[in-house]
Amino acid sequence: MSLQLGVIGTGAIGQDHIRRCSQTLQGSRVVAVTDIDRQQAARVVDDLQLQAEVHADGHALIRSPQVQAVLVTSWGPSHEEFVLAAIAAGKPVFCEKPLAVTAEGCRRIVEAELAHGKRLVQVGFMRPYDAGYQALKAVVDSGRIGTPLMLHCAHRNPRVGPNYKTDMAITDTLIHELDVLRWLLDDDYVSVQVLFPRVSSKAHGQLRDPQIVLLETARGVRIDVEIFVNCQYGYDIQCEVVGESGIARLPEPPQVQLRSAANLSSAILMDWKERFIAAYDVELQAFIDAVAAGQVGGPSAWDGLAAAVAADACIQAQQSGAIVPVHLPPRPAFYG
Ligand code: NAI
Ligand code: ISE
Repeated sequence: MSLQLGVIGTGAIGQDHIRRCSQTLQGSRVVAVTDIDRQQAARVVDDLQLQAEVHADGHALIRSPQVQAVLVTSWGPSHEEFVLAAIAAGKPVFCEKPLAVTAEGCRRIVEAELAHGKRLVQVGFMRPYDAGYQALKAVVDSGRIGTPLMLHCAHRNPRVGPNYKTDMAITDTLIHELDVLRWLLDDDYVSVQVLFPRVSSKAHGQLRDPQIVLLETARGVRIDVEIFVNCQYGYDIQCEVVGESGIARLPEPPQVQLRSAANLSSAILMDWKERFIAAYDVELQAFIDAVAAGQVGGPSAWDGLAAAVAADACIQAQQSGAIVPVHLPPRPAFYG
């Protein structure tokens, strides 16, 4: 029996997830879609030759008896209402990052899930499913580099569109590091600071790019993350863990090494879709399998909240230049 999915938001990642759920992964089919651009939703149904109903809005889709589980891939500000509606309907929901655009919104989702009494929410933080991050975590956990002391990270995009604002470097981009580094270190953040180097002339209008975010964890690990969203040359994700007796680096995605014309080179990917293609497959397959087994797992609403609390502090730190404390309440036993 295939899990019958409804997808809210048929833009870039919505189309990608629809394609993978209906063509690549096992055990699911997309039976319903919706988008505020209804024509686009209908076009996606045609292009991907889906047997899917185009619903008037996300709430109608969630109510549909055909829909057994929901994927939320619409714009961030709409996530909270759809996730809450899915929980109210008792339907499992995979929500793309961010879970909600504020910590308050994430908190409401956590409370609704706690009141429901069973996990229904998986957040689309795909990096913990990436083979490179998993290998890095295995080394860190093995103790081979000793206790982690510092992390040096970078999140670089070749360029961003005109609607990308300075705070989106946190809510849209850094949010991945805020999640995956907690997972990697099994630790929580206690303070943040944001520094602005000289602005790149390639950044449009009012965008302050690049930025450096400094994070401190409860165990005293210091992390620097460079966010540079107009780096021009490629989509480049770096993570180096400095331990007491060694250093571990996130592996580069596998590429052919070329010796040619007096050069030794290997290509750099240009976009996130390619860089994390396998991780997106694995996270969604995990969601489908978990729903089939009656138990949602993976990055939880609590992880969504933890990232959002740190993101809120980073936004304050962007504005004030000060070191801002991060106050995450104690984790309920429900979230393990
Ligand atoms: P997009 O702009 O290409 O697509 C979003 C779609 O949602 C649009 O078609 C829009 O019309 C639709 N939409 C907006 N509000 C809606 C509503 N209330 N009801 C129904 N449809 C609505 O954006 P993109 O890049 O696909 O991003 C969507 C979400 O996925 C964002 O939250 C983004 O942060 C996340 N994302 C996650 C990535 C990852 O690496 N995990 C990568 C890219 C995006
Ligand atoms: C985008 O929304 C993503 O989630 C990508 O993974 C990230 O690298 C990019 O900066 C975001 O805009």
